[in-house]
Amino acid sequence: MSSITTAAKQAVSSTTDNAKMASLTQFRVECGPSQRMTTDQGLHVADTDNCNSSVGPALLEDQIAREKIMRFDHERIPERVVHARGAGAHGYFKAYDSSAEQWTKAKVLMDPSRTTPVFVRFSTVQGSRGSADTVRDVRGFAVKFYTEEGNWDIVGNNIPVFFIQDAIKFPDIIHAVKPEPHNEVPTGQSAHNNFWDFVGLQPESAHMIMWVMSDRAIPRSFRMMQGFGVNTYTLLNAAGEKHFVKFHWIPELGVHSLLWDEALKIAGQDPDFHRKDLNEAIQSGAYPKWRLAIQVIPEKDEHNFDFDILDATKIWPEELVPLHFVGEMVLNQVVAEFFSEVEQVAFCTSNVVPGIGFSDDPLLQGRNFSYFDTQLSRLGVNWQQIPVNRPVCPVMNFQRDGQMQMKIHKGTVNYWPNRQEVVQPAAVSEGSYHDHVRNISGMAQRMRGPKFNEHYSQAQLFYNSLSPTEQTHLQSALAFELSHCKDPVVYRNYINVLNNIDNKLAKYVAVAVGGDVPDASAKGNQGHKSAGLSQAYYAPKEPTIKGRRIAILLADGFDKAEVVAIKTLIVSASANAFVIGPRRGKVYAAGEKIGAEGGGIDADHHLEGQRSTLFDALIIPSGEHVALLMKSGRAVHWLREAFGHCKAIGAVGEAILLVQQAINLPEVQYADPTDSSTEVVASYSVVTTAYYGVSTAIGDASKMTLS
Ligand code: HDE
Repeated sequence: MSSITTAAKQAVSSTTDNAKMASLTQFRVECGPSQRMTTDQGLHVADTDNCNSSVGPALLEDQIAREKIMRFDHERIPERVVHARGAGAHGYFKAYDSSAEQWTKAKVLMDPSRTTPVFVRFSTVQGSRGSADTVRDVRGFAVKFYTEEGNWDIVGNNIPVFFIQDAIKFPDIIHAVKPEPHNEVPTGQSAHNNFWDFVGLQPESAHMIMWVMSDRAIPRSFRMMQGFGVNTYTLLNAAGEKHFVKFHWIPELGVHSLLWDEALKIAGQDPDFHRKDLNEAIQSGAYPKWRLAIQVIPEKDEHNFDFDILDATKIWPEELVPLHFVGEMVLNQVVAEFFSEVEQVAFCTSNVVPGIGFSDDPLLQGRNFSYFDTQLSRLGVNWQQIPVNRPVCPVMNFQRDGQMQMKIHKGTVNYWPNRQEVVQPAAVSEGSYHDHVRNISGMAQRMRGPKFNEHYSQAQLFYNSLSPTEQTHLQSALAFELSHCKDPVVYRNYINVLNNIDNKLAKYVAVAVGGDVPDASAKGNQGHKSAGLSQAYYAPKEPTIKGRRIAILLADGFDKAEVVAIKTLIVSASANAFVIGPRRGKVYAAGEKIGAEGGGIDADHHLEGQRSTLFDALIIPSGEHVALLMKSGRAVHWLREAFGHCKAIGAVGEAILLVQQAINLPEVQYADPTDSSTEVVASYSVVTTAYYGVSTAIGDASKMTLS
């Protein structure tokens, strides 16, 4: 056993990066100009552009053409049955100190001298691989820790509860939310009859529905989401004591969301918005970071709560069970090839390490079966040997053969016990995994614990804990979704469910979607709140623009020194600056001749090519160029839309007037009278929550805060 840890340590020290990156090096293939093209068998080929044919049908003997086409025919593998669309990155986890040793002997959590490599995959649930990133949906947040004792996976979500209590309902909830069977509609949406029909008849989902209809389901970025293990796991310490545990990831940048209008537009403008954002942040050095916190309950206190602590539709309110911060995770390396790494990574809730175990949470029990099982049809029986899935410590057992076996095992025996005593089990004293000893008794029957029957109190708790703005967004989301259900049975029933949570909420939705407006609340709202449920709670202590996307709007005739200064300030605050001009390429400063050699600065995009929705803030420098921007319908639309989406808007000198005119004056001159942005102008008069900050001092750019 000691050789296991020694080998893994060597792997860590043999690279400046981490053990996992080192182990992947042997599989990475460089494609460079010095290489020559071959067949899969290594045969050099001179022509892969023309089939071998004799001025007529292609010849069957052309093995080069056959190989090329045959390989292409089989490029696809089944996408994940849920969480098909995702993005991933490599990084590391480090414990802050050894304080977790009071609960667990898992070294990854309590040894601060260790740096554990991780791979993280974020995902949406409903849509297929080619769906859009910004849809309203739960986000997956799956972390694989490559520890010295084997792989440990926290396969979590960005929402701390789930739709169902028992794994046997999973195929039903997923069938209900996925596109309907008769017409494969809708893509990437829960706004349809079948989903709301099911959740209306399965009220244990009421709490989760509150979360999914909240801003949590339209995150601004993967980097700005919380993560939750959701299920109840257990920790075992060196003294053999057991604690129940829940895992939480808390993002350094705070928890931020898009507005629904932005999410809808971005889904069309840039369906890859979230995956690009992740890569952009890592590549620019603004490494995404999360703190890992745990909530622990001693084994003896399992039954001391109003709710069942094994019920995945319930949170453990932080007021009852505080968070302990144990370490932090940083993502600092983008993937080299999407398919090999992100598509082939395989997470399993059953992957645990010594000191971490399972509980009787009925959802977790089913998940422990399902993840392993699904990898078999997706990747085949030897999925563990795919580079991204391999542990960084040695793997040794008598599991053998199967399709795509990559190892060649030496020796004459493949069973245990064997006369040669090769490959012996490791003793617990050597650090091996062993199951918690526990009493199991009772009648086996199809049932749930008595406390699993209460479904509304935490749905109320969540709704009550939101800020008024967050509540408004939730109401609108419900009204949007139920408006997409054509069957009155479905939306009428769901209004009844809502009336168990909050009468005003049910009334609002009923009026909006045309259901029966309930006079009185079905249950009464107990008014309880918990601070950690509102996103506002996670605002970073120091406001930051790290990793944010800031647009600088220019036309010819800007002040060059000022623009350079603004860009420098933005970049020095670890944000990304993008110059948006009338065209991509050179835009010229005041006093410069258009087309002058060596003049101008490079615009990253042109006004028509990108939209304000794709940026967190925009700034317009001073100078004569402002007069041109004023005449551009698209520039004015940029400003109005950014204003409507509550973005920070900066302006210098003459640009202040442009901002004021664009936002306050309906009679703006449009360069093109047919410009469709005129429609949008009218709608902004109803935006009452928007604000704009006009910064005349360029220095303030680095202090901009974004919500
Ligand atoms: Fe999953 N889930 N799930 N799930 N899940 C899968 O496994 C399943 C649940 C989650 O990026 C599948 O490898 C069952 C809760 C994530 O590769 C599958 C049940 C939570 C991912 C599966 C649940 C999750 C999956 C499909 C109810 C939050 C993506 C592909 C008992 C804690 C992982 C795969 C990735 C993926 C089954 C419920 C999170 C079919 C049976 C609760 C993040 O095995």
